[in-house]
Amino acid sequence: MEVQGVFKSVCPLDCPDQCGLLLHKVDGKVVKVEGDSEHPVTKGNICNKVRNMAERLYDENRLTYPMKRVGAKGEGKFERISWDEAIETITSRWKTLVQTEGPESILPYSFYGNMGRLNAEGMDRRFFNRLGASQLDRSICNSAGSVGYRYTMGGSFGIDPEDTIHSKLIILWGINAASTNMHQVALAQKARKHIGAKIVLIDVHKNQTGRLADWFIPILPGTDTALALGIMHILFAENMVDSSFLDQYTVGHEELREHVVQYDPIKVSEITGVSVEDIYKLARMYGTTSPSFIRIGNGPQHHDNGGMFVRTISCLPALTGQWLIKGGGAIKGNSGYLSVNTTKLQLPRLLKNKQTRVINMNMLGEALLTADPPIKSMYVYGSNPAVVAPEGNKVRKGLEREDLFVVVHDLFLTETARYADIVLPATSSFENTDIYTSYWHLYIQIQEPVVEAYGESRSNADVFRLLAKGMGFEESAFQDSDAEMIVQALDQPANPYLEGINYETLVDKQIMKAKVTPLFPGKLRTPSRKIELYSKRMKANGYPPLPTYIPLIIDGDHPYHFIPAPNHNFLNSTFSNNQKHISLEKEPRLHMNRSDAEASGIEDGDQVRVWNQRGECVLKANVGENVLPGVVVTQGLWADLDGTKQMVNTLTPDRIADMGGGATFFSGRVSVEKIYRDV
Ligand SMILES: Nc1nc2c(c(=O)[nH]1)N[C@H]1C(S)=C(S)[C@@H](COP(=O)(O)OP(=O)(O)OC[C@H]3O[C@@H](n4cnc5c(=O)[nH]c(N)nc54)[C@H](O)[C@@H]3O)O[C@H]1N2
Ligand SMILES: Nc1nc2c(c(=O)[nH]1)N[C@H]1C(S)=C(S)[C@@H](COP(=O)(O)OP(=O)(O)OC[C@H]3O[C@@H](n4cnc5c(=O)[nH]c(N)nc54)[C@H](O)[C@@H]3O)O[C@H]1N2
Ligand code: SF4
Ligand SMILES: [Mo]
Repeated sequence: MEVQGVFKSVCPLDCPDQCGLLLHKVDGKVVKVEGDSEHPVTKGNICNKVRNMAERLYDENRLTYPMKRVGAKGEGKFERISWDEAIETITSRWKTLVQTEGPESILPYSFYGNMGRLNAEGMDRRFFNRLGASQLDRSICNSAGSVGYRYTMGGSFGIDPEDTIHSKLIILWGINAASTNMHQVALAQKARKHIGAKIVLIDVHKNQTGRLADWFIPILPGTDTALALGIMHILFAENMVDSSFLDQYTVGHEELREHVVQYDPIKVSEITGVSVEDIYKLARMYGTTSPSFIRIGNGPQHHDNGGMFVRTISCLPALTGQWLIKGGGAIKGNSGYLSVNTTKLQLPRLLKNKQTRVINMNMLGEALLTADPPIKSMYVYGSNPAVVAPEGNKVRKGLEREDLFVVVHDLFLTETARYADIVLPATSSFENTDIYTSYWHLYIQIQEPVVEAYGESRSNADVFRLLAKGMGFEESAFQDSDAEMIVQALDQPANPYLEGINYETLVDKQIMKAKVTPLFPGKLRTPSRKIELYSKRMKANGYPPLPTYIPLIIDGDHPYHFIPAPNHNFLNSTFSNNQKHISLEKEPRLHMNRSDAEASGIEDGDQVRVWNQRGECVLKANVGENVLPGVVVTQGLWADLDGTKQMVNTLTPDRIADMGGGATFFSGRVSVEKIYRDV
C-alpha cells in the first residue's frame, strides 16, 4: 500500500521566505499544500501562489516525456522520443561540437527556478566544468547589490530577521515585501502591534506594500543613493551620529562627514522628488529611533547605479550605531550564514582551462547573436530566458538561429522551450532529495521525495548524471548520490555557522538554524575588518571610495521611466502559464500618473501601446496617483499567450549595472500612447 498522509517539505522557489510546507498526499499525489506551523519563521503561513501549487504540479500541460522539435523554432511543435534517444542526440551533438568548435561553443543557461543546492548548483556545475563549456555569469538577480553590500559590510551578512520584532522603525527600501517577502511584513506588523513600530516604504510605486505602510515615500527611480546621502548630511549636521560606534567599528567616518556636506536637502529634493520637509522628517526619525532596521530590496539595485545604491544604504545603520542593538541594522541578503562547500559540491578543479570565457546572462541576446567564436549550443534549466532576460527581442532572435542547438529542461513547455531542439521533462522539487538554505532567514531544510517522479520526468542532478555517462566522463563524482553530495556540501569547517549541521542531523531534524552570533561586537570580512564607509578596495577597482550619487544613463528619448517589477501571484515567470494563477492576477496593467494620462488622452482601462527602440508591448492603463509623473510601472513577467504583447522584457535594456555584472531592468525609458480601436 502506498504511504498516505502529511509530509514536511520546503518551498523550492526563489523567494527569501523559503517557507516550511506540509504536503498532503493521497493515492500518490499531492492534493493539498499548506504551511508548516512548526517552521520557526514562516509558522504555517504561506502565499497564495504556493497554496495553489497542486494545480501547477498536475496541470494538464506539465511535460511528461522527452521530445524533439518537428516544427519551426518557436512554433511549439514536438514529437515524443525516449530518454535514450534524447541523451544520445544531445551527447553526440556535443561530442562533435567539442571536436570541431571547442567546448566553449556550448553554453549552460540556468537560474533558481528550484533553489535546491544539488539541482541548481551541484551536479550541473560538475558537468559543465568537466565539459569545459562557456561559463555563465549568473548576475540577473541580486549581483550588483551583493557586491555593493560586500564593499561596505564584507559579505552577505545582515541581522537575524527574527530579531526585527524588536525594531521600532522598519524601513522597507525598494522592496515590495507584501508580495515578495511576506514574513518580513508579518514580523514588522508584530513589531507595530506590540511596540508601536513604524513601517516606512520608499518606492517608486504605491503598491500592496505601500498601502500597508505607515508612511509611503514616493521617489524618482534610480535616485535613492542621493536620498541616503541627504539623510547622512542631516545625521552629521544635527549630531545624531553615534561617535563611539563610528570610532570603534568603521573606517572613513571623518571623510564621509566632509563628503556629505554637498548633499544638502534642497539639492537632494531636486534629484529625488522627495520634499525637503520629508527628507528632514525621515532623517530625524532615523536619527532618533532605536532599534531601527532597513530591509534593502532588490528593486533599486536593478538600475545602472544599483551597486552603489546598496553600498550606500548599507552605511546608514553604522552612523547611528544600530548594529549593536537587537533589532537594529539591515538585511540585504543573508546567504553568507549558510554558505556550503562549493569546492566539494561543484568541483571547479574539473575545469581544465581556467581562461574559459564567461558570458553574462543579462546579455544573452547579444551573446547568441554576436559572440565570437559563436555559441553553437545552449542548455537551459531552471530558467526561462525568453521571458525573464532583458532585450527580449534579441534573445528570441538568437534562439531562432537555425545553427543553434538548444536543449531545455523544464516542467513546462515555456516560451524558451518552444525554441528547443530537445525538450526534457523535469521533476518538481517534491519528487527530489535536496537541501535548501534561505537568503533571508537563517534556516536550512532538507527535502526528501514525497511523491514519485511525474511521468518520465527526471531531476536536474539525474539528467547530468545521464549526460556525463553519455559523454563518457569517468570521474566517480558523476556517480555520487544525492545523499553523498549533501555530505560534501555541508563539510565546510571554514563556515562556523554550519557547526552541527550535517546530513544525519538534517534527516533527523529536517529544519535547522545556522549557529549565529551577532555581527557586533566582532570583525567583518572587509579588508579593514570594519564597516568601510571609505573603501580603498572600491578606489582600487575604479569606483568612488565614498558613497556617491551617480545619475542613471540616459536611455533614449522617451518621456517615461519604465519599471517592470514582479507581481503578486507569479514568481518571476513561474505560474505565468498556470490558469489558476493567471486568473488570480487577471492581466498586466500599466500604472500611470493622472496628470500624464490626461495630457496624453489616456483614460483608466484604455489599452495602451508601450514602446521604445527595443520593441513594444500592449498593456491596460491604470490611471491614478500610485506613481509620480514621468514614471510608469507594470508588474509581472507574463507569457505572450495567443499573441498578446505582454512580455515586458521586450522593452528592457541589457546594459550592465555598475557592479557585479548586474541587470538594469528598471533603468529603461518608454513612450506610451492610447490604442484607438475601429468601431
Ligand atoms: N510574489 C512574488 N514574489 C517574489 C518574486 C516574484 O516574482 N513574485 N520574485 C522573487 C525574486 S527572484 C526576487 S529577486 C525578489 C524581488 O523582490 P523585491 O526585493 O521586492 O524586489 P522587486 O520586486 O524587484 O522590486 C521592489 C520594489 O522596488 C521598486 N523600485 C524600482 N525601482 C526603484 C527605485 O529606483 N527606487 C526605489 N526606492 N524603488 C524602486 C519597485 O517598484 C518594487 O516595488 O522577490 C522574490 N519573491
Ligand atoms: N522585467 C523584469 N525582468 C526580470 C525581473 C524583474 O523584476 N523585472 N527579475 C529578474 C530576477 S530578480 C530573476 S531572479 C529572474 C528569474 O528568472 P528565472 O530564473 O528564469 O525564473 P522563472 O521565470 O521563475 O523560471 C524558472 C523556470 O525553472 C523551471 N523549473 C523549476 N524547477 C525546476 C527544476 O527543478 N528543474 C528544471 N530543469 N527546471 C525547473 C520553472 O518551471 C520555470 O520555467 O528574472 C529576472 N527578470
Ligand atoms: S513563494 Fe515565498 S512566500 Fe510563497 S510559499 Fe514559497 S517561500 Fe513562502
Ligand atoms: Mo531574483
